[in-house]
Amino acid sequence: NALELDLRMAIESGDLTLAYQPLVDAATHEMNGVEALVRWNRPGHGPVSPEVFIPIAETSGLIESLGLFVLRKACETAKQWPELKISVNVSPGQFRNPAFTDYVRYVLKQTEIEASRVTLEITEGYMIQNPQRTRQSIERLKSLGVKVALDDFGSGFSSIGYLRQFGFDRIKIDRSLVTDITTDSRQREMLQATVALARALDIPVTAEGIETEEQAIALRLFGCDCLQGYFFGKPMVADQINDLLQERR
Ligand code: G
Ligand code: G
Ligand code: MN
Ligand code: NA
Repeated sequence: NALELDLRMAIESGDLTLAYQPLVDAATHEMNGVEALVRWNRPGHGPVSPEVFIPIAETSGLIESLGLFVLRKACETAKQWPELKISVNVSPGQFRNPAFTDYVRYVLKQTEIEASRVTLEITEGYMIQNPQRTRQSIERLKSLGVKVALDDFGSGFSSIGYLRQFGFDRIKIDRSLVTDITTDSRQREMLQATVALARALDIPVTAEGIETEEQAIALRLFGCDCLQGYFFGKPMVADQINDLLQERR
């Protein structure tokens, strides 16, 4: 179909871009990393959300080249920000590919970025179906020196069982769990219990979707060491990240 064709062309001609959203230290609110988020401005139509075109890329066999583009671009760009870590989203279709570890290794080598600065964010969907293979894939990725984070935790059928066995370096708590913590005590308790669980397993926790100072204060108190959300910064172009870094240098 037309959307798929346009997407194919966008990948081939490099018409996809990346936005970068600040990740901040929960105690100091200093930016210590960014998450890369892919953007597509479809000619004649305007912006299309990755929530729409990533699934299309998955079913049409485009996810590998799209994923490769995003990872390479993010690592290349992050090389100019030695003080920042870089997080990159990995879709189930990429993660499932047996060659995924090889292409991560290839990009690390090609871009010469320090592997320990790179975090791959994986959503939970696929893991439940294939726990054994998931564990192996995560181990292989970690042996490259990159970090692996569980993204969107609490948004789906998260099971505490695999939190430990999969060896995640970090958990990112989904913004749906964060939204109402300052107005709804039940939500607050669920959030606190979730963070406490991760901390009991010694896994550091990032909270997403922080939009107010009140939320930021509460989340730090509850034990999150890293925060992300519009309160600190929306996804922005690389030049704006440069400006933020300039201001504090
Ligand atoms: O940035 P935004 O709110 O538009 O992202 C919407 C969704 O798309 C989020 O779930 C986000 O994780 C996902 N997403 C954004 N960029 C990428 C990417 O480069 N790769 C993958 N697989 N998912 C992405
Ligand atoms: O699934 P993932 O966590 O990768 O999704 C990141 C998405 O969340 C991005 O598309 C980004 O635009 C969005 N996002 C980031 N911070 C906030 C926030 O504070 N509020 C809302 N509503 N969305 C956010
Ligand atoms: Mn993410
Ligand atoms: Na998320």
